[in-house]
Amino acid sequence: MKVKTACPIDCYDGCSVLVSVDERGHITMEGNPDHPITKGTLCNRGRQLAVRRDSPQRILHPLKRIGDRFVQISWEQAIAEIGQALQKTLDSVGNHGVLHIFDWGSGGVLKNLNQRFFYGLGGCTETVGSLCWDAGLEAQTYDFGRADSHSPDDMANSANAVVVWGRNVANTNVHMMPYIKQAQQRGAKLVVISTLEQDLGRRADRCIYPRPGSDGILALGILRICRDHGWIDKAFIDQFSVGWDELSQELDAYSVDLVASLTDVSPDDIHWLADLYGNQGPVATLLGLGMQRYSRGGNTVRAIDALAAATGQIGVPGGGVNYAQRQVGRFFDEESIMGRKSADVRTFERTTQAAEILAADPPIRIAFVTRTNPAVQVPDSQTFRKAFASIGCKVVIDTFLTKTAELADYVLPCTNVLEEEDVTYTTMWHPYVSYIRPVVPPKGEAKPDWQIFRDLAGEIGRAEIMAGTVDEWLDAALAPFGKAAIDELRETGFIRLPIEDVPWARRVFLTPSGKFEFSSEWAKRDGHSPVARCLPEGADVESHVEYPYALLTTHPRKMQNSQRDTERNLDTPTVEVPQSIAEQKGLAEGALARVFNDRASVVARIVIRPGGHAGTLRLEAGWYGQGMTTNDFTTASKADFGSQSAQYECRCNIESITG
Ligand SMILES: Nc1nc2c(c(=O)[nH]1)N[C@H]1C(S)=C(S)[C@@H](COP(=O)(O)OP(=O)(O)OC[C@H]3O[C@@H](n4cnc5c(=O)[nH]c(N)nc54)[C@H](O)[C@@H]3O)O[C@H]1N2
Ligand SMILES: Nc1nc2c(c(=O)[nH]1)N[C@H]1C(S)=C(S)[C@@H](COP(=O)(O)OP(=O)(O)OC[C@H]3O[C@@H](n4cnc5c(=O)[nH]c(N)nc54)[C@H](O)[C@@H]3O)O[C@H]1N2
Ligand SMILES: [Mo]
Repeated sequence: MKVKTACPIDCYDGCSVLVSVDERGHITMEGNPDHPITKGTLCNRGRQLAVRRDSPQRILHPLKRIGDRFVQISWEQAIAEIGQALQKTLDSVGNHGVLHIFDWGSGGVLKNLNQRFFYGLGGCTETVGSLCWDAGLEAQTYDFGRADSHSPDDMANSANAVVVWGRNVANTNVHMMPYIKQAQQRGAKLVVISTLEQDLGRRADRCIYPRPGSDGILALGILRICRDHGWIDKAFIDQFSVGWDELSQELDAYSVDLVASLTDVSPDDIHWLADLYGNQGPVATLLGLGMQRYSRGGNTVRAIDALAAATGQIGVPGGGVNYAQRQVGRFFDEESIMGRKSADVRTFERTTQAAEILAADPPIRIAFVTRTNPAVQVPDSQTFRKAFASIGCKVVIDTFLTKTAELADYVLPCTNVLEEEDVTYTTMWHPYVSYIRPVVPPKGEAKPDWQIFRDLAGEIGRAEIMAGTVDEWLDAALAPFGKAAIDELRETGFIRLPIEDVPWARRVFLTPSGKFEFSSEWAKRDGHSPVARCLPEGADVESHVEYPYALLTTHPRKMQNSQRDTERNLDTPTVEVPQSIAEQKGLAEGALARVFNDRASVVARIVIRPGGHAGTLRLEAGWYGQGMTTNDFTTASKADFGSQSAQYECRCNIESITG
């Protein structure tokens, strides 16, 4: 029999999954053919969840560090000792001496109960901000009031052109592919604007490879041409926007020659894109997260928003700057199960947490890590590892002995998604919510996160914090849906939220003016240029002599971030090198090279790429080995908006290893 459940991975696709278990207990996962998005296919990362459930490397018992090794201990001992260390910190340093490091390693709504424990204590120090997408979210909030997307069907049925801008659809958002194909079969053009060559490029009418971080300049350059030719939507600008004149003045600085020289995009491509946006709409722009992980990432997204808005792509079927689907959040009341409001919380930014841990006053005495592997994923991971190691008591809850867990004093085994009940959704793309059904019993002594925190609360005499049942919590979290939501979800496995296919169709925006804001009041309030501003300012123009190449550490093709297939030997990573650099440096396909900068050095196997920006190399993010991680190369620098890391802004060099 096949059981319907869902994939909780932090991803665009949020798949509905069918699971079967044979007589020998072997688990198989496949996509649910009845789900409108998943349509019967599941990517390798989803299928790996079954492999990870039964992997011999999975942690099945609580572990305690003794010297330089881990020994198995009982849950009773683990909870008693951790409870003691926690109480001691609360008594001596206070709540801010307790650090909770968390991220979205699982999207289950009940995972918010982890935070509930710390808020229930009265507060803690916790990580906030994003290594992922915050600058873009903030940018779209300035422009539209919220980051909303068109439904995939709308794009498939109505777009005249699809521009995939900095999103690696074929790898990171595979269930978008059929919709793109459908649009193409109707005759829609496909354009891929990506610094690195992408598989999707083979299907595209045109591929454009801008210099890393330069897309805002490109977008404003295109918009200037549209303005100069009168290829703009005057009616939209006059009735439904504010600040066009201010932005228009800014555009005067973006001549085609300057834009071409700063983006490495040819004048012909810039004119071609201007004609596309200006004359061939509706254009659906699918924005990825790649181009906003730079120091001007937020302004970059604002520039692309402005291009789309001024050329009439907003609020029309087949248009939109599709970055996220934040409307989904309206249907969940996470606060009801978290209770953050009344807590006294000190915050450390995810990007800069290492420095903040080292400088903390009051100091951090105990740390808990849930749903994340920061020792690999945080930019400048070497400093993170040092900072984390300096904390007196470190507790990591995970299913594997990750690089972060290796540094811990206690490692506690949590359940895999196939062993627990929850509800999951994505705010990255589509409007479906899915039910996570327990399929197999917890392996070994694994427990759901919330049970671990319930035990800990009981241990320190604060059982009331985690009192409640899964049913009560799900009801509370899903209350905005209506009372019967959870029953319906249990029955059907997934439901579509009542979100319109075309956002902003009424041209009423959630900004202070109620209009689309080319010049944003909120941006001004936050100390930014009111209009998108993307040209480099003096100090940015570096000579880059020692490290002449950009290093992009983008998401791995087959893994979810650092969640590695357990059996593959990955000690030597792959470095993707454009043809021109390979020729210049005498690098041969399949040979070894050293990739290095002033922070790190790795021996990698060369793959030569015919496409992509000519000065940019790629290593996969999530990789670790040779005593380091990909993020040893990156710095904890920040993007301009929100609290977003700028880890794609990174330089390197490469040399052949001979002999
Ligand atoms: N297979 C797989 N899928 C995943 C994940 C995974 O780890 N593996 N992770 C999930 C998560 S957490 C996220 S956030 C999403 C991320 O999804 P994406 O945004 O698609 O992923 P990225 O790897 O960040 O990069 C996307 C593309 O941005 C391009 N890029 C980088 N810099 C620039 C630039 O300056 N300009 C332009 N035009 N392009 C640029 C790169 O060429 C790359 O192809 O994927 C999710 N899906
Ligand atoms: N250089 C570089 N750095 C990056 C990125 C990049 O593209 N380049 N991408 C950034 C992005 S977009 C993101 S989102 C972050 C992701 O960073 P992380 O969230 O740290 O990513 P993962 O490697 O997926 O780690 C998630 C961990 O949570 C565990 N886990 C899964 N489910 C549960 C659960 O239910 N409970 C508990 N307790 N643990 C669970 C998994 O086993 C895994 O070890 O990385 C960022 N870092
Ligand atoms: Mo992410």
